[in-house]
Amino acid sequence: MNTTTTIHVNRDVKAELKRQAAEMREEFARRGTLVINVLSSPGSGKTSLLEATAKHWHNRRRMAVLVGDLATDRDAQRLAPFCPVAQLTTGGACHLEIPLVQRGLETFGTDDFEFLFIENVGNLVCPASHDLAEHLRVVLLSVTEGDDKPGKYPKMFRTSNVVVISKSDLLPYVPFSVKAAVDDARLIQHDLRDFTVCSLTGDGVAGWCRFLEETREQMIADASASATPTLSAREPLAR
Ligand SMILES: Nc1nc2c(ncn2[C@@H]2O[C@H](COP(=O)(O)OP(=O)(O)OP(=O)(O)O)[C@@H](O)[C@H]2O)c(=O)[nH]1
Ligand SMILES: [Mg+2]
Repeated sequence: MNTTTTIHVNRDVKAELKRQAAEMREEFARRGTLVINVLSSPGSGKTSLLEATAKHWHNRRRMAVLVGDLATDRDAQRLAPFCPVAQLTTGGACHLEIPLVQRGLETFGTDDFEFLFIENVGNLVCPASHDLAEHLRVVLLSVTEGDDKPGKYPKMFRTSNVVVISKSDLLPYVPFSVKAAVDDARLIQHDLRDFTVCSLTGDGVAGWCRFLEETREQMIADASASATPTLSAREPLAR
């Protein structure tokens, strides 16, 4: 029996999502909220970096997190003691899309934040293809994953603005060269900023937070100077 059904939608759904993302990005910039999409393979340390970021700011900065996972609200439970957080459960999908982000934002009501982090589902492939209205796309690479990974997952690094090398405390125990990893990533995206951090000790976290603060200030300056604010680091990247 043939169970295939063809549905004619007569519109480009992906283009519509991109348009919504662009509109939201502009609105966030007008309101002074820097949106950061955080991506990596599973277990690279995304939630740990967000915990360390919240601890560093210690209520001096208003941040919130939308956290995406296939299942469970474990990451939201970890982050809840530090900042407003909403868990986005994809129920099997390997990445977040803008409608789920919009639903998550509803849980924050009218609260305004200086920084909105979106922790994407752990995956170095599919999330690279989806614009979540972010101003900055950040890819984590932990030292246990190998310094050869940027070239093997080029789209993730080509569409990112920042690479964070995580778990730096493990460098003495694994064959990983920070320089080799960053050089490999820069062959793909030569403007990539890089940070090396250990979220457990807080090493490198102050520099990462300072960069976010400066990027937000630049975004606000651009937004007031122009009706269509752009971050020079982000816009040229083809998604
Ligand atoms: N040694 C060391 N371990 C770390 C560091 N950061 C995170 N970890 C550990 O790495 C494991 C995974 O960290 P998570 O923060 O849960 O990683 P994640 O990327 O959020 O994972 P998913 O959301 O499942 O994709 C945990 O056991 C952390 O304690 C670090 O800087 N050093
Ligand atoms: Mg996590």
